[in-house]
Amino acid sequence: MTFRIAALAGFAAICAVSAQAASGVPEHAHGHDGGAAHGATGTAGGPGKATDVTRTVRIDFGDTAFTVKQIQVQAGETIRFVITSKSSIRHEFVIASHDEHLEHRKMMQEMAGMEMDDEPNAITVDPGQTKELIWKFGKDKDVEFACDIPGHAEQGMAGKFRVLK
Ligand SMILES: [Cu+2]
Repeated sequence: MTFRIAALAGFAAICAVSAQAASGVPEHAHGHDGGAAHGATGTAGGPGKATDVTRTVRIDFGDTAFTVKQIQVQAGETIRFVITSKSSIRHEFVIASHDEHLEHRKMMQEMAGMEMDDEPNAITVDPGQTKELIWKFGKDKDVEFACDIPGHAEQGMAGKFRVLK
């Protein structure tokens, strides 16, 4: 699965080019182009349609943890996640395989503090905000949710999906 991961990779490439060209970087260059990533289906599933939603799962988070650590889902199930922040700082909610999370965390570290656009598998949630993400699960059992802002998952902002066939 690519989504934000591919988008970030693309952004990193833009940054490298911009840094080489000594000219100023236009403001709009900071919005990454996720176009190529959209529509891709990965091991962790893919974006779900609102009409296919069979269940809503609400998750809150504080400063260092989500209110749940494990969520049981059926392979093929489409779930609407409603994420509410009770934290005083910005966090994100990202659905991806374990390896994709690790890759994403590395990229987030490299561009710490950067404004991120929401992607089908990743939303940024500001203090007090509630946001939704609809995800259709595939058969892959290795699917996790986490906040990939540097240090957060390590502090406990991560959990696993238990995918049942
Ligand atoms: Cu976080």
